[in-house]
Amino acid sequence: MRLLQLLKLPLSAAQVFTGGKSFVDNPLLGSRRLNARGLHRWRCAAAARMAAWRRKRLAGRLEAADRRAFDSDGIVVKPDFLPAEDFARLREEILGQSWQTLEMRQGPALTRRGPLDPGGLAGRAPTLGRLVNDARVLNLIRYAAATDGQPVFALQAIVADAGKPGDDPQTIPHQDTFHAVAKAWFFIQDVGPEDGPFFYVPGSHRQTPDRLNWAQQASLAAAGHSNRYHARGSFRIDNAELAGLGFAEPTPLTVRANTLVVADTCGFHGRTPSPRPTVRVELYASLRRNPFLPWLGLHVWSLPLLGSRAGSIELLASRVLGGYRLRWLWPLGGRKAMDAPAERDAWLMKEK
Ligand SMILES: O=C(O)CCC(=O)C(=O)O
Repeated sequence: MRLLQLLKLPLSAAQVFTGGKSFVDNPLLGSRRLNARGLHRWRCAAAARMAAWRRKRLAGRLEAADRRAFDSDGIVVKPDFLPAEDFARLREEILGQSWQTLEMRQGPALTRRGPLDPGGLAGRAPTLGRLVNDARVLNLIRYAAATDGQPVFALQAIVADAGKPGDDPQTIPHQDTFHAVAKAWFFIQDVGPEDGPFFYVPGSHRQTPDRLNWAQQASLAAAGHSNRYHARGSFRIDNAELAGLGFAEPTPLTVRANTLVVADTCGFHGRTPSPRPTVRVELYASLRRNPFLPWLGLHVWSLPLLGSRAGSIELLASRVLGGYRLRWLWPLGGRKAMDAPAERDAWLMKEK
């Protein structure tokens, strides 16, 4: 163990009881010996037990059919979510104006994200403002994340261009982390099989004994894994391993515009590669918290002064901390969702 790691040992130990997930950055989480004795397995199982307990207290807020779908599959798909007139207004509000955005390139895929202030949308995008405050949306996301916290919302465009070099790491089936976390997409265009659809492996959010065995096995060598996302705790899995766990191959989720998808992305999921240049535009949300907390509330983003300005705070933080460190670019001025990428990509690709 290197000196710096030794000095950081108390912090590394405390991280065991948080959502900390990097096997390569934390010598305890990444320890082959501790993981052989079941450290990672214990974290997965304990986090799942806590999530189940917290979800019980959130379950009453969901329609019974949504709860059943989520409990069985780890994902809820709700087509025709908004009335048609509201959806048409929403589309215009999103596509018809510019938004402050951050951009990040992963091989052929550029993610453009415009973080939103839920409290500041009434004037410029009232339908969008209602959607990000819609109790049906919030409660589904909270149930998936197993917390009563406040999700952060953003407009998102995935601009995929198969002609660009490199690999899109999101196209390999993976889990985001070892515990319940929610991601949500409200698609504002149809997403066909060649439009880079999201995919999910139904039922893979559950920590069954087989899944726990797999996780324990994977944890042994994770710190030295050649895929850096895997080494940092977002385990990749291949189709043979999925089959070994009793799962079918992931199927792309082709959807009509006006469909809401909420998933626990501790389940295996990813993005289907686009064979041609595509732009997929959506309202995106995410929510994750320390998985070992017994309580539901007291989330920092639930403080009205902070949560209502979450987008501005995220943009400011990116600017202050530096797009380079976070691998987010800060394009000049606002961007429309469908705009071509701000081509400062070459620089980013070099830095990766
Ligand atoms: O963009 C998508 O469809 C999925 C992205 C993904 O895999 C992720 O956010 O972890």
